[in-house]
Amino acid sequence: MLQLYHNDMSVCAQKVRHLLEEKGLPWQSMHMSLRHKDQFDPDYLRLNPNGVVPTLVHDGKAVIESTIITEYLEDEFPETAFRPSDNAEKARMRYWTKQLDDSIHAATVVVTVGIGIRHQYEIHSEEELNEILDAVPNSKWRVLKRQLIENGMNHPDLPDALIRLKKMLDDMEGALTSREWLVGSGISLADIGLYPYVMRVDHLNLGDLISRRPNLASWYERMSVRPACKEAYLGQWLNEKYVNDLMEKGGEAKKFILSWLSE
Ligand SMILES: N[C@@H](CCC(=O)N[C@@H](CS)C(=O)NCC(=O)O)C(=O)O
Repeated sequence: MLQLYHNDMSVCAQKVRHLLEEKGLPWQSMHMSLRHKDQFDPDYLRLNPNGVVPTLVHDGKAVIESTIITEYLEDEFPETAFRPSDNAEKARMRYWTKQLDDSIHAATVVVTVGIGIRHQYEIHSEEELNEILDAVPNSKWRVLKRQLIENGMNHPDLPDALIRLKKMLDDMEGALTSREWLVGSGISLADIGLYPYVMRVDHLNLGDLISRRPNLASWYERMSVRPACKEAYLGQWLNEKYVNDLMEKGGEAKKFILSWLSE
């Protein structure tokens, strides 16, 4: 049995849901409310000591880290493959997913919290906010989250984070010049991994950054119409309030961001 501890709008969880759907694997949803601190529950921390989603539990064995989970699913269920058979192409695929882990995910968190969701914390008193932040096990993330909530767009990491996301979009536009998918001849873990990060740019009301890159825009559309993609991202997994908040706050910052990025 496959159980996925996840959250509706978590980028790392979205890509695992998408792969499960593409592979046609039945899975049980263990939905976590990150706002209600489900990720810090002692039982959950025994599965994932980092206190983050996603976690896959396969026949009682926990697998953590979204990129590792997707590779695990490929190893365990190779029937419908999402890794190219050619080793050089597979290495290129892993270079894409490595970039997610090395920098793209961190940049996305900075931009999402700094521009979009910091405002959701305004409802909390100083004491409640301290309680929420004190529960974060990773001390670096605890400090960064507080600074992003307090400083928003003025946080010193924000410019570099935006530049990193722009580079991601430029790299994808280049890679998609003469091919439909990021590597090989079909959809792979590279496409499935990058998609939620491009969608986050869109949800932050920065869709101009996508539409101005025609190869990327066609790829985004190609991905979005896949039945497995709809299953993983829409319906019960689309948190409209979350997206509306991102759209609203992103919209307020959009003009400044686009001109700052020389777009
Ligand atoms: N490198 C981890 C990152 C996981 C991660 O950061 N997950 C976020 C959601 S996208 C989370 O659970 N955050 C918990 C929190 O904000 O307290 C992975 O790829 O699984």
